[in-house]
Amino acid sequence: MSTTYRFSFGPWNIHSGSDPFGPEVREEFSFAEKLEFYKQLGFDGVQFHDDDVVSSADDPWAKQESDAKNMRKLLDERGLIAEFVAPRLWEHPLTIDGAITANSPEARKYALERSKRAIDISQIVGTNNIVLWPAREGTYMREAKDPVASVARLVEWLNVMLEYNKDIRILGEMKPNEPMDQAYLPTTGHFLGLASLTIDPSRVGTLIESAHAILAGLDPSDEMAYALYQKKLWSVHLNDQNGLKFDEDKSFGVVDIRRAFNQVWVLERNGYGQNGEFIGLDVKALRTQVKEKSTNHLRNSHEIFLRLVDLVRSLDVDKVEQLRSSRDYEELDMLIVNHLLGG
Ligand code: GLO
Ligand code: MG
Repeated sequence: MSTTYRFSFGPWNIHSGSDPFGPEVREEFSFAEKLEFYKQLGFDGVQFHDDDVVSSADDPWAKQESDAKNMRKLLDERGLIAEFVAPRLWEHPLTIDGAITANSPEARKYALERSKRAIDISQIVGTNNIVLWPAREGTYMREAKDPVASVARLVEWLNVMLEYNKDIRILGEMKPNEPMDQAYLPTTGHFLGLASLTIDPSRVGTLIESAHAILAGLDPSDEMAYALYQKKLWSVHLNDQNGLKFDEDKSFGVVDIRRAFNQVWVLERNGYGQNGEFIGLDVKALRTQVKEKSTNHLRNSHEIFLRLVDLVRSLDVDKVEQLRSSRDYEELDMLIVNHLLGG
């Protein structure tokens, strides 16, 4: 049974090109303008941070509630679906040194309350998926926090959220570094280990981002396979990454087309998407793009994904099996490369 894929991205994937060493290089599209790009580019799902939905996560709840209802209306009018809501716990003055694992009890309390509000927001925009990207849940230097207490605090956060709303599920998006030097939960495996300790492991799964796996020195398709086997791959952030440096969020497949092919292979052959999972693309336009062309990375990633689906579907699987059983991996190399080269 082949899957008809649905695609999603977040408003941060159309951006003004600023980086840690330079200011904005393009005027930002307004949120309303960004929303119009979704269908034009072939996307149905919108990924949200809490404060992408509401104008400020620190506003009184009545204001946040009305912002969220307005957003729901905008989505419904355009036939768009909210894929997830992620509490943006890493930009607030209180969470400079982390939110869930901060040493400050005040910061930790803020993180819990804000995360509960993010859940309330998710219910209004129409999704039960809560993404946790634990951006600052780690350290800049080893002695800054108690590592055991930090792990306990992460489990506690999961439990409080699972208890707060029995319909939601939590998708951990793990990344080994950046902005922190070292994250406490650098990989999917770390997160799923903790998931099993929560009050409801069946509602804790993962979102795997290609670049994050690469930054951990791992192969994204194997990471995805690990989660797929456990029926815990509930979303992906496909993109590409040129080696171990900052998180580049390059268009899917532009650095290593074979690595991208293998991700599509593992997704396609294991029924990813058949339970409504989205193909999320967490890609950024290069700083050098002009504003008028600063959505092409989304168009390109979408197209590259679909072309790779065709290649996965047309691969001679009998031949692959034959070469596996005869252990002729040189010939298997050639089969794959020939296939990718259109030969
Ligand atoms: C950064 C992450 C980030 C998350 C987003 C959703 O490295 O990939 O973009 O995907 O904040 O939680
Ligand atoms: Mg991501």
